[in-house]
Amino acid sequence: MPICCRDEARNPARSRPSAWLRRDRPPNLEAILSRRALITGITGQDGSYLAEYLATQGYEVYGLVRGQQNPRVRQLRQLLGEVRLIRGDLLDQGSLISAVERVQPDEVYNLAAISYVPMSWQQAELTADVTGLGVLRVLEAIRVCSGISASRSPGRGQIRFYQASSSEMFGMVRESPQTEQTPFHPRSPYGVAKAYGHFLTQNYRESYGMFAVSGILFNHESPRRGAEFVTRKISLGVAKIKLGYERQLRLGNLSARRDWGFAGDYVRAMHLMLGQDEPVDYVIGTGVTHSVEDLLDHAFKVADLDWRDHVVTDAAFIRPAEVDKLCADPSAAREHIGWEPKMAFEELIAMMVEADLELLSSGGHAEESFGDAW
Ligand code: NAP
Ligand code: G4F
Repeated sequence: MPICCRDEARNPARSRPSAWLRRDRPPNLEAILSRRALITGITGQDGSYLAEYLATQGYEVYGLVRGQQNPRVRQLRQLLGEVRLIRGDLLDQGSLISAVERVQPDEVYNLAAISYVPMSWQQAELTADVTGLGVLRVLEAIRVCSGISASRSPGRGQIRFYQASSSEMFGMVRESPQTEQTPFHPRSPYGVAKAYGHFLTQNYRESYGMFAVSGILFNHESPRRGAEFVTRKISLGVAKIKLGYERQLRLGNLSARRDWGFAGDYVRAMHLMLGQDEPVDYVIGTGVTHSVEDLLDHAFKVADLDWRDHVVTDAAFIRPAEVDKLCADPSAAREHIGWEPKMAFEELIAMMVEADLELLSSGGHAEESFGDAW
């Protein structure tokens, strides 16, 4: 029997969708009312935004959660009244087959991964297993449950699959900005595992005719971002310094450049990609790149501080191999699926710093920030 923790309890505190998606009402609710989505990685940053977004689009949303006592489940329930949770793990093929069988989804979004790049050097094999082979297990669960084989293609109404690919696959970039045609040169075990998942998704599309796509997403952030990633580390650091809890912020490479956007904008792209007539992969980013130093400038200015008075570089945060600069060319996504980011870098960073100032001044901790107003 599959293990299932279906939770249909509604949270009375959440009668309205979060502020970031109030303008995203569905164009034709009736047409998609009965659609079901299964999200792996629902307790992560993107999973929470995607679940909220799909719920406003009329979907029945199911999320895969792992572990016996996953502390993020409580936070998720506070945030999302209507989500249904199924136990499962990307390391466990049987649990994924059970989840797909039980939910009978129209769409599967595979967002689960070990996503913190430095951890992928410390636990390279685990990263390969979860972030790489995990994609194989989810695709196999869909294939087996749909009765697809080399001689039996999917029928109409097949399950559509989204894979969370990453700009980290471009690594040591061959050209700038990066497009769907730019070759990969990953620089971390995480990037290598993502490249495996990316090519496997393409292979299942070509081998079995499955509707399987990858979004090559550039860095996207929010007040729900994990505290280990540089944007959130900085927004929390600014808040702690401003409130007098700390005086210093220790960071690694300040000259690295990233194309940073808002996570709420990027989950719309995932949904649009599964709504296409044909399965096609897209690069998703803003097309604007900033250095970590630019990020520090903006973040500290929001709190009327100068980062040069507080930031210390620490070799402990320098990576064995760095991705120096990433910048997306999102023109294909704009042209073919009509996706554009709505929030600019400056607004994003100000929002994150202000959210952390509010969180810490009201006695909260970074780990509790998942149920924020955004
Ligand atoms: P995140 O916040 O780190 O969330 C990762 C999720 O994966 C969590 O829900 C975690 O669940 C789950 N997970 C980890 N190991 C698992 C396992 N063995 N079985 C099942 N679930 C497992 O990541 P994110 O920022 O939302 O990113 C979502 C996806 O997009 C990831 O695949 C990431 O690699 C990719 N991506 C992210 C970005 C970005 O800038 N955010 C850019 C490109 C691609 P627990 O709560 O149980 O730990
Ligand atoms: O915030 P980061 O840790 O993100 P990174 O490595 O770009 O990865 C994120 O984006 C990828 C998409 O490109 C995702 F696939 C991945 O899952 C993740 O979401 O680091 C950004 C940059 C790096 O160049 C890093 O060296 O910031 C630099 N940095 C400088 N000091 C630091 C620090 N990063 C972290 N995490 N901590 C520091 O102290």
